Amino acid sequence: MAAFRTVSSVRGVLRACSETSFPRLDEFTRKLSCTIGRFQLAEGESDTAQFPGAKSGYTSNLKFMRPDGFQRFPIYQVLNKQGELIDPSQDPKLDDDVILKMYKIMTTTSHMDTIMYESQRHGLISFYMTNFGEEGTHVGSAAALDPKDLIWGQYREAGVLMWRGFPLDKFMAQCYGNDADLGRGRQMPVHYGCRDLNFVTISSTLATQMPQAVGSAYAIKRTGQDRCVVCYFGDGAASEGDSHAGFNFSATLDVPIIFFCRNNGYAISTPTHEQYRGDGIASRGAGYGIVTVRVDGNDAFAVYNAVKEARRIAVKESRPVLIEAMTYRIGHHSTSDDSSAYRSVDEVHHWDKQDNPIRRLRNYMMNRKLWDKEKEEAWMEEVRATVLKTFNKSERTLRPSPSTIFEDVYDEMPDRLYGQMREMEQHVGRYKDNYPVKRYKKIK
Ligand SMILES: Cc1ncc(C[n+]2csc(CCOP(=O)(O)OP(=O)(O)O)c2C)c(N)n1
Repeated sequence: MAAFRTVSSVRGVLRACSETSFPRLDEFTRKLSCTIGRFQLAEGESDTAQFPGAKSGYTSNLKFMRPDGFQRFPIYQVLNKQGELIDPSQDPKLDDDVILKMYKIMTTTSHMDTIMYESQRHGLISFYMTNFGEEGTHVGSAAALDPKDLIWGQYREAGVLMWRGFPLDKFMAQCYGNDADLGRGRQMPVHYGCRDLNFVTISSTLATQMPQAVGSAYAIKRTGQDRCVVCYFGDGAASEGDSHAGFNFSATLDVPIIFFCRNNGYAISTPTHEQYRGDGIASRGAGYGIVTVRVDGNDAFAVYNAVKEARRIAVKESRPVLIEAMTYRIGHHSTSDDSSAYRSVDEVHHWDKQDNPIRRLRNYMMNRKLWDKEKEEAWMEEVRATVLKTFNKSERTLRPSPSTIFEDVYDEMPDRLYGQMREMEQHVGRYKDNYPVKRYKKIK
């Protein structure tokens, strides 16, 4: 009887919430087609279950739920491919300078990618990963966040960091591992991080950022800060066990986090149809009891609206939100990959030429007379020159002194480590003709 009362009261609270305290959640659910995977009885069920593990009813109808029996998650859009507003009520009404910033960051990221990819091909850096095709997810999400929100990235989110003001020379310094790199060349290229910009350093090991991000969201909740955590991950990372741990802890601890999935169709050579049988990543949200929405990641405005509302829910209601942004990885997975081995040129060409986020935003700006051919030409020249100038400077900047690899682990270097450092210094000093010492700052 007590349990029955509890179930009824839970339903009552929920009904009250949806009618009164959370009216905008209803609106969000309707407009952005998100679901809340909690406390819904199926048709014909009675409200009498007393199990601690399921607040559900009984039925004498033996019916297995088949995955194809569920409605597929629709993809929320604001702009069509021609850059026209599909439904004017969904116009995010961004200031012109915000829209221009979006476009400039998208195109700067793309130019940086082109130059850095080539520089790896010429043997100047060891590795690189491009962001081609996913720029809309970066600027759309970054613009909707507060700079104090803490970001845990995967590795293909350079535009998010650029939005926050990370300068080009710092991106390149990181990839070159030169002395201007914040991490002093101790990380692989593209593993950016910046404490001042609330962007946690990237970790190569897939999905480790997910439970860690939840932990930081829990800390934010416990200290009552008015901010949230944003955790980016790919469709491939979502196949890791850590993603389950992250999702479930976030839901059961009710933490303010936005899980932002970039579903770009591939985990290196594994296409999504070999990766899961369900309806993408969004369909998992309800199973965890997480508010979820799916958006067109090539539509920066749709991403903006979704993240803005997700942030509101995460912060005000202290609960996780899952966003699945559908997009396409136009570049190879990394410089270690040749994607022509597993996908057709025509497929890549389609997304590059027909459904590209940069093109869509440019179409919008042109329709609005915010942008024109002359502005485009002038900007392309400017951004190309800036990227090349920064690249040349980074290439010439010396790498840190080799001694720095021993630093920054301990506040005071233990004798054991100090001995190893001295041994390395003597060794390099004795055999300096065998090492590229001229490219490094002097050993202290
Ligand atoms: C635990 C772990 N397993 C495997 C890898 C190798 N790996 C690096 S990236 C990657 C694919 C990730 O795909 P996805 O999450 O979809 O991101 P995308 O590269 O498509 O942006 C794999 C398998 C890794 N880094 N870590």
